[in-house]
This record gives sequence, structure tokens and C-alpha cells, in this order.
Amino acid sequence: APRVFSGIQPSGGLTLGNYLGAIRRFAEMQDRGGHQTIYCMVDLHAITVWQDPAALRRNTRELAAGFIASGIDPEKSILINQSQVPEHAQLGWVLNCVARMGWMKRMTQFKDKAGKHAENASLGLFGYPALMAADILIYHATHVPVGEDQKQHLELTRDIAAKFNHDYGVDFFPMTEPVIEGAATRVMSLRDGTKKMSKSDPSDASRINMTDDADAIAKKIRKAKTDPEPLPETLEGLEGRPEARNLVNIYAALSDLTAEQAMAHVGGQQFGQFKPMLADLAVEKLSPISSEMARLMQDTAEIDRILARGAERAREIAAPILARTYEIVGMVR
Ligand code: AQP
Repeated sequence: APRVFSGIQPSGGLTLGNYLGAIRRFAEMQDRGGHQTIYCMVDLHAITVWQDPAALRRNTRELAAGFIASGIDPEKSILINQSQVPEHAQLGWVLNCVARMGWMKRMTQFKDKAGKHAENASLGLFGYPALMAADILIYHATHVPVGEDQKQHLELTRDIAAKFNHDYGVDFFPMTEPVIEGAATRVMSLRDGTKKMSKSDPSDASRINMTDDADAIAKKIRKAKTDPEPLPETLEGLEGRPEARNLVNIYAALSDLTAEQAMAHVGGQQFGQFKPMLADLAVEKLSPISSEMARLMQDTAEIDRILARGAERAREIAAPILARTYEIVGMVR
């Protein structure tokens, strides 16, 4: 049966990019039915770069609240934090031994995050994609909804699965399909239309946080970088105008339209008209989520119970797959 897995790092607050590119899609896949859905706060991934322990705890719970407030139902989906399901790290070790250094070196996310000082990056950051492969393969997940930026890591997951199957002469790990859909698979920074919107961007003005209030959202959209021309009449006219294109994509995703349909509504508008409308739309869609998140955060014990229960359910799937992996590899039990 198809099984869906995806994760988000609790490495900061949620952004509009995470919401439109990932979480909202997670909720859709849950509600579509026909498959099991497993969603994860990848706390072990978060510590590949330094995290203040108190902030990590808070961000993990707040991310769980964000998932639930966005429509992830912990009864319908399995909601977990990675470190409470030890099989992720256990399979991660095996896959570290399958993945090749050369494959890892080609990962653009590592190059971006390690920057010019790769020698000072943690070993965990280098091995990040092998642990990500384990997150997926420990459930034999077949479909992984992600934003565009994760495409390369998912190709690597398939390479790792294929090498494992080949080296041990088994047909054990499935070839996972990325699911990259919708008008907002790559939401860009509000300050630079060529950079992706990111939780860890030093400029808060570059992103919309899910916890921003109506004033902050309106201000950030009003100040978003754009060129002086009005919006063109058609989608083709947005070619070479990344900032304008980004705002149209956000508008489209928030109104459940394709970018083409969105242009039929807003083509020809001046930014002075388009931006306030976009700000109103963003506030209308996001404020129910942020107020629900705030409500859920008043009872963190309940969030912790949900995650503990999720971990139990997840381990029922993961433990036999790990046991079989160890058996294939030759570990004495
Ligand atoms: N800007 C984005 N547009 C669309 N999708 C996005 N995603 C992230 N940013 C955008 C999707 O969100 C999911 C979770 O991402 P992650 O937490 O694993 O980390 P990330 O991709 O590295 O996201 P950030 O916000 O940029 O975090 P930091 O700053 O900590 O690195 C993924 O499915 C991703 O595609």
C-alpha cells in the first residue's frame, strides 16, 4: 500500500515557504485518503547545525502545533519527533555505510549550508541526506511530499536504496517518489527573488513567519522587493521578474489557483493595488492557523503526549523493518 512520509526541521519558526511547499500539502495527502501518512519533526537533523537546547525543545513543540493547526490530525496521521523513534538513527547508521562520500559532496544543500568553511561543518551536516534516506526507508515510504529544494536529496534516497538492494542482492527498499506539486513548490525570499524563503535567513523581513501577526504580515508584503512595472497580463510576461513571479505564486497558492488562473485575476494590476490585496489574503489564511498554534502551545504536555503516542505507532512499523535490515546485513540477533 502507498505510504507517505515527510519531515520538517525544528530549526526555527515555520515560514510561509514551509507551509505552502510542505505542511499544507501534507494535510491534503492525509485527507485524500487511500494511504498511511507519517509526518515528522526531524530534531536529529536540526542539530546538524548548532541549536540552543531550550529553543530546540520549544521549536519542536511549536512545529507540532503548526502541523496540527494546519490540519494534520494525529489520529489520521502518525505525528512524531524523529529522536523518539530510535530506528531512524539506527537505520541511518547502516545507510551511512551504503552511501558514498562522492555522492554527498555533490549535494547542493550541503554546499550552501557549509559555505566556504566546509572543514568546519559537522559530520552530521555532511551525512544529512543519508539520515533523511533512513527517515523515509525505515517506513518503506513510497511517496514524499516536499518543496523543490529537496529534489536532489530524494534522488539520493533512491540511489541509496538501489545500492543497498544491489549490494545485498535483495529487493527490500522501495524506490520512493518525490511529490512536488502546486503553485508554491519554491517560495522565494521577499528581499531577493533568487533566494528561497528560509527559516534561518538572518533577515526577518525576508520571510513570513507563521506566528507573525496581521500588521507584520502586511508590512512585510508592502515592503517586499519588486520592480517598478505593473504586473503583466500573462504568466509569460513574468519571465525575468523573479520577485513579481514569487508574489503571484504566493497569491495563487493561497487562493488554490494555478499561477495561470491567478494571472487572469491580477494581471495588469499595479503593486500598489496587488500588494494590499495579497496581504489581506495572507492574513485571512494564516491568522486562524497562528491563533490555533498559540492555543495549542498553552498545553505543551498534551503536545508531548501526542508525540509519545505517535512514536509508539511509528515503531510498530519501523521496528520490523529495522530487524529485517539487520538480518539482511548479517547482524547476529
Ligand atoms: N521556500 C520554500 N518554498 C517551498 N518549500 C519549502 N520548504 C522549505 N522552504 C521552502 C520545504 O519545507 C520542508 C521542510 O524543510 P526543512 O525544515 O527540512 O528545511 P529547509 O528545506 O532547509 O527549510 P528552511 O526553512 O530553509 O530551513 P533552514 O533555514 O533551517 O534550512 C521541505 O519539504 C522543504 O522542501
